Amino acid sequence: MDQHLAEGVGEEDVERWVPSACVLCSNGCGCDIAVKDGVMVGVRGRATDAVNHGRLGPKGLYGSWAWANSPERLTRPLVRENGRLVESDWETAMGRVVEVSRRLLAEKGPLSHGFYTSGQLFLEEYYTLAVIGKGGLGTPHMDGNTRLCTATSAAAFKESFGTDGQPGTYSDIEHCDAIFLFGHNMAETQTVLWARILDRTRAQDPPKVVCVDPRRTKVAQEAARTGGVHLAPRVGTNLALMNGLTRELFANGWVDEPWVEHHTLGIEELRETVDPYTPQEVARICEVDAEDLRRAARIFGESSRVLSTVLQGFYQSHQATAAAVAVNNLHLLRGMIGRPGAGVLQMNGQPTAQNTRECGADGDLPGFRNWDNPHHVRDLAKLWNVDELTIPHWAPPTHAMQIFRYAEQGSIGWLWISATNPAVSMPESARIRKILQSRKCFTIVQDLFLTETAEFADVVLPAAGWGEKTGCFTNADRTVHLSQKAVEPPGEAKSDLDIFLMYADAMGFTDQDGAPLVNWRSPEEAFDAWRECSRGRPCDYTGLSYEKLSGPTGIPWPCNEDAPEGTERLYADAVFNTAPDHCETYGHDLLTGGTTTPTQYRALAPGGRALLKGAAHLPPHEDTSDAYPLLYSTGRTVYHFHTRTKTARSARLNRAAPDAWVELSPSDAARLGIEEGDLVRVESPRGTIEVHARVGQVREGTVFAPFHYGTWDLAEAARAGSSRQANELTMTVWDPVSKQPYFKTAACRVRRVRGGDAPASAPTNTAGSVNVDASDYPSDRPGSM
Ligand SMILES: Nc1nc2c(c(=O)[nH]1)N[C@H]1C(S)=C(S)[C@@H](COP(=O)(O)OP(=O)(O)OC[C@H]3O[C@@H](n4cnc5c(=O)[nH]c(N)nc54)[C@H](O)[C@@H]3O)O[C@H]1N2
Ligand SMILES: Nc1nc2c(c(=O)[nH]1)N[C@H]1C(S)=C(S)[C@@H](COP(=O)(O)OP(=O)(O)OC[C@H]3O[C@@H](n4cnc5c(=O)[nH]c(N)nc54)[C@H](O)[C@@H]3O)O[C@H]1N2
Ligand code: SF4
Ligand SMILES: [Mo]
Repeated sequence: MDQHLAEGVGEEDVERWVPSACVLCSNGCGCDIAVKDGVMVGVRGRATDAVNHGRLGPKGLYGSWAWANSPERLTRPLVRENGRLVESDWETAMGRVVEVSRRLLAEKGPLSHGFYTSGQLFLEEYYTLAVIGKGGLGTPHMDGNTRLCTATSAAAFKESFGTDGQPGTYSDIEHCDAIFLFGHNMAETQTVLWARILDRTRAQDPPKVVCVDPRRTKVAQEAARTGGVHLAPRVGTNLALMNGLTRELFANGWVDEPWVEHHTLGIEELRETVDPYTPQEVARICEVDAEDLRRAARIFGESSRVLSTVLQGFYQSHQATAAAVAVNNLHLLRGMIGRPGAGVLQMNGQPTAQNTRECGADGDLPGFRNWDNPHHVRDLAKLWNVDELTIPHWAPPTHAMQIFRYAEQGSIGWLWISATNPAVSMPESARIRKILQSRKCFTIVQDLFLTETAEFADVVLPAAGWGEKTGCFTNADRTVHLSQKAVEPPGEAKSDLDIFLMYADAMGFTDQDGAPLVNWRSPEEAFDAWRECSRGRPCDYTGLSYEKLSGPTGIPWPCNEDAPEGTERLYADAVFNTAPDHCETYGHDLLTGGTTTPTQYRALAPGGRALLKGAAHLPPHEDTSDAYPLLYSTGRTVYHFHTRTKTARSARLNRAAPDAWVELSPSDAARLGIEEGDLVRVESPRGTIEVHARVGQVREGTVFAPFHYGTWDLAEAARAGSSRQANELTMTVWDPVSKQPYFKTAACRVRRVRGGDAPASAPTNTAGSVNVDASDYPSDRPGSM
């Protein structure tokens, strides 16, 4: 059992251990929070939890709680006066929010309102927000940062299986013969799940690991160690590679024809689509070895139980949904779904992203309901006792990138941002700053800290965070945990639930009988309301309650009368959620994003069969050129979470990776006359960063930058006029189906500014480190914890 307590606190000093789960990634590790004198002082893994069996990773141990005691916490609401944010009180701050809201509603109607939320709040908060936005105001302009994160996971599930919902489970790790990781650096981004994989790969009869990643990550190294394959495709060519793997299944007779015949539709079209992608053709497009592609396909084709995981190297790269769906296709073609060891994990990233999606705080309707199906809309209208016409369903919900476009143009004049920091995390930072800065749109920012985004707000609302409020959330394998309040929030900070309720009360939203629309107060009452909303849907929570979730382990949905202890695997009976009355979408053309009409979909008569869908590879939006000869990709390091509002406030994590860097391949570095630690300028058509170079083992032609480093620690911002924020360079483009923006493909150029006096302060024990001579690194240098 992993445990960490604050400096000087012994186990005997801990007054209470409060049950929770970690909110620093989608793994959702069960844990207990240590409390002393009303303050969080540490955390330990929960040994009885099925997700993590007592383990926690570095972020969980050091980063999950330490931020809470920071003197920089927001403790009072702030409002903008004469251009400056000043401390205020709740009455004034909420008064302004409500005043502008009422005025715009009267003048322009609900389309003037937008919400941009998170994958880090609790289920109860999302559901309350969804009811306010969709049943109270009636605006389609609601989304979460989940659009940047796991929109493609949801889209791929919907296209293949009819609705969102992870088919597999983590215990598939214990049963599989091979593990494929597609664009997923699990060793750094879900360390506890990775440890579970190492339990297998370092024991008897290890599964082979196949890694698809342009960097030689720890995952790639494990692939080599287990006799698997590391495929390092040129950035932006995932779909060509997937089409090649699919073609190999056909060409070598590895398709389970009877299973496919019974349980899927679309095999002939798929066969035709992938036919041109011979190993030689894939080798040409992706710049991988044709023999490696064949070997990887053989591992998939000859194993009887493969577990696949997919994450941002696919979701945030070119042709995201088509590439993610291609992974589903491989499993369907082999009949490898719904049984032990044969699972697809279209991973989530954020801890509560699943709840944003299922509760409808993003564009979707709550309970995976289909906005295009009048019966589903009627269902909700009945549950909420509102007019059907209030619930936006005349067009697809507005995705986050479009919400910001409307704010830019001025049609959205009131934007409420909760638990996300778009000034750092959205693509093309200069544009996002301009939108947030403009006084055309009244912005409300609700956070724990005065983030780069909050600095631009008209009103800042201080929120209670994890450990300071109660609520549930659901991890990437559908396991639901209850996280209990351990301590009081600082100053006047309030839970996000209480803040949303305060707005609903002030606005006086009512149902058709004049009763309050949001008729709950406590988190538990909100949970019970959500439970009813989920009844009969794939994410059925009706068998769950706070009491039931207070046991030794989290419980995976659906949990209902038929499955009182929850459900480990979906689709065990090979009946998928594709029936027209049940499905969440009628689907799209994966190449163009064109929609299938309800009539066309009904004519397909999928009746519970899964859908095989493919698309041809297209060149990326921005390819290399003479002016910008390198490809630019971005992502994470193990020691930080996103824009670091939490992890930079843990001394250990900050020491391990205190500043930004950029990774270059040894050959590109040599050509550009760049050595380890040199200060370099990286430019794209949209912006520039200056950071130190790590000569690492990213593939030739690719530059990789961590996206964690914004500007709030001002010593850094003061550095000579340059930014270190990776999103200065990224593009405003998105996938045609999932609308997820591309953070992993753009073109750039790099030049040396001046020599460095030491290696880059990048970690030395992670993906970005492999080319560094350890003797350059005294043990007090960053990278050692
Ligand atoms: N330490 C840490 N852990 C986290 C987080 C964090 O911030 N820090 N955030 C959490 C969240 S919200 C998320 S979404 C997940 C993300 O988890 P991951 O998806 O594992 O993380 P990333 O580093 O964004 O990207 C994964 C890999 O994609 C590769 N890649 C880049 N371009 C391409 C490409 O074109 N093709 C392929 N095949 N691969 C490519 C990169 O080299 C990188 O190693 O992590 C979660 N866990
Ligand atoms: N270039 C590039 N950009 C990326 C990515 C990438 O790989 N490359 N990845 C994308 C992905 S996958 C993601 S998930 C996003 C993440 O991007 P963001 O969501 O912007 O990142 P965070 O730093 O997690 O921001 C969460 C904010 O919520 C606050 N917060 C935490 N808990 C609470 C709470 O309970 N209540 C309230 N009100 N506030 C809270 C935190 O202080 C923080 O300011 O970044 C995306 N951007
Ligand atoms: S793996 Fe994720 S959920 Fe588990 S301790 Fe690490 S950050 Fe927290
Ligand atoms: Mo994410």
